[in-house]
Amino acid sequence: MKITEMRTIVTCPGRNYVLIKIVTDSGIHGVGDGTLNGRELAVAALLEKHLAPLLIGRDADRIEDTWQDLFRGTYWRGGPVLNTALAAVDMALWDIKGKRAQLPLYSLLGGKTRDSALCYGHASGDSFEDTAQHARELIDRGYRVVRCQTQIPGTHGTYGAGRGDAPRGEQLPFVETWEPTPYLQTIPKLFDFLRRELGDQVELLHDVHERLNPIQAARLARELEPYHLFFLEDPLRPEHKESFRVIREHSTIPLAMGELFTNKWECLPLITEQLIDFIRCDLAHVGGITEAKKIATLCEAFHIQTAWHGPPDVSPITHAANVHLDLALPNFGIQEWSQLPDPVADVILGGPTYSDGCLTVSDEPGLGCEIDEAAAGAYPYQRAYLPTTRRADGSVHDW
Ligand code: EZ4
Ligand code: CO
Repeated sequence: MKITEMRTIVTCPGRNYVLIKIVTDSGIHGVGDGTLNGRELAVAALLEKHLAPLLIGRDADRIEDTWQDLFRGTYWRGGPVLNTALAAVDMALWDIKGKRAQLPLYSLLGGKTRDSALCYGHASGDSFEDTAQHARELIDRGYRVVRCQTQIPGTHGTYGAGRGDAPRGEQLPFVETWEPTPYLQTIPKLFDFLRRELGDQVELLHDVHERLNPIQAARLARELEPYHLFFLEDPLRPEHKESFRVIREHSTIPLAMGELFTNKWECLPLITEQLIDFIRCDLAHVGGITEAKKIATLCEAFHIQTAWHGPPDVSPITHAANVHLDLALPNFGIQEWSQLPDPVADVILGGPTYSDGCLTVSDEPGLGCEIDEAAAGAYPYQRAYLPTTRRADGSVHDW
């Protein structure tokens, strides 16, 4: 079964998505997601100008060989742009293999180890009461695990605090301000408030979004211990891998990390030294299903569970790939889940289904998703940046 065409579809049904369709000479085609938030067109150009010509005429069955060739064979390797494009190709080839076998992806990955995948939703607010109210709404809708973020007093814009989406700069990035001291003072008080308001049956977690240095993260981890978080997400910058030892020395809080990693080697010291408890890679940025499965297997050997990144800025195709893996992997932990803008369903059919705190996918062959290219054409790309962050003194900080 030879690849005859790869089409790249850039569309904005409420969010920018870079999608592909790989077509074969048998008539079977597969779909993939190559969305990299804020740098979408770099991936689109890579797919269209550089990768499409390499794929024509290849045997669609050879996923691993194609992965190795696109990762290593092109000499320049790794990084979010290259590996997001690779992920799109990888997903589409798995989709084709599933359609050819007439089996859902979870079946090709070894079959279900569970009936549904536990997920967490995002509660946000401008005040503790707002965050608690949002969490209550999610709990009423069945969520058993809730990520809680709140506005930090004295700052302008805080990651995850606004309801809905982060503010998106249409022309240039929206600049937030942030300081570690009020943040470190606020978050333990938030969880003290939430435990009193919500009780201890619901699982709570918090995303630091890579903003602390090691000793600050250790302090936060220790001060959050009484509230028994499901995990503390992304406490340090991705460059700070060995520094996770500092947090471990001071706390028993479960740690999760990974959405900025782009391949298995970047995850290694955290896995082999057991410095984290959950790996949170993004399937669309680590090179797809092939690489995520390998990362999960490495983690299994070290008692680490998966918590794949599930933000609104990847399409339902990646969300579907996440859940197929979740259902198959023995060391699945939890799945991050985000409500996508309504028009997305006009463009991408299929994707996970939420019910009672958990996600499932259909038994359709492959990923179970389709792209309506005519509908995609009705939602043209719109330039949008992620926010950036500066300290009170004007210096750059991690967003
Ligand atoms: O900020 O994917 O856990 N989820 C996150 C995300 C990231 C976005 C960046 O594009 O941290 O919301
Ligand atoms: Co995060």
